[in-house]
Amino acid sequence: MSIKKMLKYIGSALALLPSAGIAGVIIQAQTISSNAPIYDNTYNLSNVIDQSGLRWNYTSGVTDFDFYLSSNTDGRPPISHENVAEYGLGFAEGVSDISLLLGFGELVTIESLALWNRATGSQGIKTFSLTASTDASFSSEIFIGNFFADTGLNYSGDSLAQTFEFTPVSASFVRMDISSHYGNLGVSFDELAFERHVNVPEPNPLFLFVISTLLISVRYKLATWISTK
Ligand SMILES: [Ca+2]
Repeated sequence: MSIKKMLKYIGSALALLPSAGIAGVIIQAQTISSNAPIYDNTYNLSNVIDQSGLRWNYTSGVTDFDFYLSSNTDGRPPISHENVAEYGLGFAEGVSDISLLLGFGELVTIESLALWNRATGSQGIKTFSLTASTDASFSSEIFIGNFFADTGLNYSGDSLAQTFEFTPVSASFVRMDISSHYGNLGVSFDELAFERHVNVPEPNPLFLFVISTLLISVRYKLATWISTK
C-alpha cells in the first residue's frame, strides 16, 4: 500500500469513528383478542397481525420500520395490502366501541403504529386510542393518545399504510379502542404493526478518544515524513 493510500484510509477511519444512534424495527403483535363479534367466518382476528395480504413481508424484530414502509415492490407504491376479505378483519354491522387487545409476548418499547385501514367502501376506522400496559389486566395502564385515521388510502384497491407516531412507551400489551368508523357498515381494516424502539449502544468515549488520538498521531507523522522527502 502506498503512503498516500494509507493517509486516505486513516482519514476515512477517523470520519467513521463517532457512529451511534437510534433505529426502529417493525414488529407484529403475537396475540390478539376482542370484545366484539366478527362479521362472519371469512374474517379472522389474526388476519391483521400475520402479514396476510401484504405485498412484501417483513421479518418481525429485524426489518427497519421506516425502510419497510417506504419501500416499494415491482413499481408499486410503498407496501400495500391486497383487498381480499380473507386477509383482513371485519366486525359485525352496528357494533361500535370495539376494543382490541394486542400482546407482544415480551416487554418492548414501541414508538409508532402502522395501520393498513380499509381502503374501499365505508368500513374503515376513523378515530381510535391506544393504551399500553405491562400486564394483560391493564392494572397500571399508560394512555398513549387519541388518533384520527384516514380512509381511502389505496393503490388500485390495495390499502396503504398510515403511520401514527407517539412518545416511546414500554408495553407487553396494547389496547386499541376504536370509537368511530366511516359509514354505517361494520368496522373493517387490513393489518397493523408497531415500531419497536431500539437503542444502538454508544461507543465507549475513552476508547474513541484513544483510537482517534492514535490515528491522528500516525497520520501527522506520516504526512511530516512525506514532506521531508
Ligand atoms: Ca392482513
